[in-house]
Amino acid sequence: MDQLKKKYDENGVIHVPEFLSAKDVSEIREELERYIHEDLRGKPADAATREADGEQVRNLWRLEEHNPCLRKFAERADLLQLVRTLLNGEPVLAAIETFNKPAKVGSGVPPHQDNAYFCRTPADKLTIWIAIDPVTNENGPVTYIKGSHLNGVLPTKPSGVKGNSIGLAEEVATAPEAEFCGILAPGDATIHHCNTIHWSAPNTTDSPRLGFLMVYRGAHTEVDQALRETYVAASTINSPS
Ligand SMILES: O=C(O)CCC(=O)C(=O)O
Repeated sequence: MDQLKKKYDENGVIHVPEFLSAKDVSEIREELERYIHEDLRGKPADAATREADGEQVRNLWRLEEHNPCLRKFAERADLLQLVRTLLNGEPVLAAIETFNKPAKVGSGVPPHQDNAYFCRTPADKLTIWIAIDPVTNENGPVTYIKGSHLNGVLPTKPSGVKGNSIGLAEEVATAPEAEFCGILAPGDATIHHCNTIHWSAPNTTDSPRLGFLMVYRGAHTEVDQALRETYVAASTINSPS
């Protein structure tokens, strides 16, 4: 735990192999498939973002509200203990969502910092990104810039990307050794700080790349009003989120 905390504080991203068992991974996959086929049509429009083909799911949003069955994965005592340490305070579950990155049509995610969406101060909020499918170099892994969480929220601009409305205003030049690419086996996870810059490429392969995300904030955090105003302006252009 101490080692993970040290790395998280230094790099703003950590790799946790075998975060979930094969059994948990199959249970999540089956429940997501069931939810998409049976429940999603009865949910509000902002429960999902579709890919450009209008068919395939790009993201599922607000699963913590819409799918109580998946919440149990976010409420485990050992997981909450790790999150408590990383967040410097009591964890509050903020979101459960997916980035499905379907085969062939899965779209890219522009470089961004999550706190441009989350708008919390202090920035004690994080995402656990769990691989449900194998994540390879080819099918759109998430790349993170180590240490980029240390410089606050950088200027943003609307990105024009459905599902990721806010990107960084300027390209960030980094040394290749500062990048960490999340090549993951099913059940492996990365955990990133909400100010860590990250992105992913489109998936043009035949292999889907489903990620299951759980987001937590520290109970001690508050809304940062300036960040919130920028977010509201950008998300009005590209609704939802
Ligand atoms: O899964 C992806 O491609 C992007 C994920 C992301 O933006 C996030 O974890 O905040």
